[in-house]
Amino acid sequence: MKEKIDLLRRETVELIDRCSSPEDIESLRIRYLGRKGELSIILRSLGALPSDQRRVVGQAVNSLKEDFQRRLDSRRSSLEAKQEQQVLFSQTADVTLPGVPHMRGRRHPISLTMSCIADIFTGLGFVVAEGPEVETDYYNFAALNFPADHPAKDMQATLYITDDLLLRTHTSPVQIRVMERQRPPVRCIMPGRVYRCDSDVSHSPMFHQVEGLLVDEGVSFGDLKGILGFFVQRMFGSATRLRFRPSFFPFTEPSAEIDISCVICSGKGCRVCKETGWVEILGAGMVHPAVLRGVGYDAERYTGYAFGMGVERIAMLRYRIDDIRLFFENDVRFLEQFS
Ligand code: 2U9
Repeated sequence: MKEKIDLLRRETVELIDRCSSPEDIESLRIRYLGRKGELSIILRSLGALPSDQRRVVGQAVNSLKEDFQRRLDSRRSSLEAKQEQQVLFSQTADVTLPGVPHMRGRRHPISLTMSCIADIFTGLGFVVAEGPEVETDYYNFAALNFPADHPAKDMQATLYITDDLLLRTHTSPVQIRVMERQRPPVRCIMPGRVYRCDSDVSHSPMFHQVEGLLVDEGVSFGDLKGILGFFVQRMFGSATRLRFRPSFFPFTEPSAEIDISCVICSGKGCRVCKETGWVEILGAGMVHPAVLRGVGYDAERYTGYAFGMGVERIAMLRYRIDDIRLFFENDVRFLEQFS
């Protein structure tokens, strides 16, 4: 038995030396120490030996086993280190190669247009105000002088969450909230998302508005005409002409819709202006005294004007886009064109 153990020792020392990869080491381990390995078999057969031999042989086999295991481990770490070195040497970086380009995103055309509108008004002293997109019937309709049976309140026109909660159909509730917490003079614009039951080439169920409100002593319709003229010429160029048409909104009196000379054909007549030479871009009017009284303002002392516009419509004219849905498809080939 002693000779056999010595033989095994010499044999394993040589075999470990011959290993050239961690995988070779592993097969060697299995060959000797696996369940059917040579050393395991000897260890299992110890029980059959006479007791005086059992102790001596047992010690010798165990010491061989420990020695073998130690050698395996040390050879494995040196082979692993060698392998890692080889990988590192074969993977040197060529610092002269061009880098991987990082694609840069850009702002959405609606966001660009909204900023452009906001810049014009903040330059005139207007302050940006924001409010919740989920509103109550009171802020979205009642406080704005909508009668209880107004068609805009229909389920077909407004997206309801509960009987009393809805997705705001305009940013006008923000004006009510501003006036409730602030005395005149008030001079603010309200940009934001609004929601309506509407969807075709020129309507989206979610779209963006910018509304404006100015309340002070002695504010007149002439002031409104002045500021909207300034805005339109800044936005579309100084040659742009304006046309006010009488209209009706529950929250303004008098009310008007404002057209500009067509930015595509300069008023000659084309598909965009339906051959009229004019395109509608704004609604406006003098704040209804009932709305002012509702927020506790003295409607004898204060007057105000308000206006509203759809940002998608302005962006469509500005960038000559004929389908509103392009703004919401997020096709990068479309979005890449704006900066
Ligand atoms: C208060 C008082 C008055 C905001 C106004 C309009 C006219 C208007 C439309 C333009 C296109 C909405 O996006 S659109 O469909 N807006 O015509 N909006 S006056 O008037 C207000 C708002 C708040 C307290």
